[in-house]
Amino acid sequence: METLPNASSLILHHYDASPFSQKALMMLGIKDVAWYSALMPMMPPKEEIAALTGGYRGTPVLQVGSDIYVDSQLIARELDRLLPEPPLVPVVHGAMERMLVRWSDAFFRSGLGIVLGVALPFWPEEFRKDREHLFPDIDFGAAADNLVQARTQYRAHAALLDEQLSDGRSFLMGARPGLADVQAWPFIWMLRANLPDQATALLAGFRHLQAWETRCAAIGQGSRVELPPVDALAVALATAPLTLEKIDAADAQGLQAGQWVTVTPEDTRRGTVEGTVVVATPTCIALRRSHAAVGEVVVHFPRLGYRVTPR
Ligand SMILES: N[C@@H](CCC(=O)N[C@@H](CS)C(=O)NCC(=O)O)C(=O)O
Repeated sequence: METLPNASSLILHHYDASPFSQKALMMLGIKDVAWYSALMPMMPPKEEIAALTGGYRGTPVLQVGSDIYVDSQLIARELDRLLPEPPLVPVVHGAMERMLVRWSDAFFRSGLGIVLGVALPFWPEEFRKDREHLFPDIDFGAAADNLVQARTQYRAHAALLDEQLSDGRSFLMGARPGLADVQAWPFIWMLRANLPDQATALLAGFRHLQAWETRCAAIGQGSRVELPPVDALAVALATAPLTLEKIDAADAQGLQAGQWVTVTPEDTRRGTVEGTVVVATPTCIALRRSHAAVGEVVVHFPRLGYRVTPR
């Protein structure tokens, strides 16, 4: 791969410890593609990603020139659009693997419950405060009491995976890995990496799952080249967004092109972005905005799980 990224290079803004980043890494591995890795800190200040997105601080975020794709849901769509083979979601699978996103979030929450129940007392104070802000719906004071329930939920989710694999298939939807595996494996990885004793105990007896886990880990990340985040911002500054206007005539909010809105995730406080509507479809909302460090960019969000508020 060339050492300097250009307008069509894939640049992933992320940090490796995040299971949602692992979703994006696994997608890039399935595609077996070359990409640039721009690392962000795990907590604010997160200046570069904030400049690029206009205030969304989360991981993963995919940048292609001046088009910025927030959330693993949209990253999956964009990667299949740019690089159709092999597909993350084969056409014959319809949208079922995308629908798994809510199941995937529930699996994450069970894993997070275990991590909080076991490891919270060892977290640095500053990190705990940041995560308490991030997850307003979680009672951190009750994390230890919730541990048994979180472990039970986690094993119930894992049992579904083992059952799905029990006919001897290699991956969740058949012979090839795809988005269904991406929705699931990062949360197995999360427990194995952070609390291996918990993982061993809770995945005990799930031999189909364990064999699948090894296959998923072997997929890798494609070819990764590290890129200083400021260089990623320079790519945005040197390019222009390619997204064309597209508005759903039956939009549930009646959104119009050029309208000023804010977009914010509904599940955690990953930040609010303000701009003018370029795309409003049932699955995507994209805003045009600008910043001195990146010039004009279009920031794309999924519609599912995000709130759009007219200003
Ligand atoms: N629905 C989002 C969820 C992303 C998410 O919650 N990521 C967490 C890390 S695991 C995050 O960004 N936390 C805030 C931060 O790292 O600053 C996606 O699929 O991309």
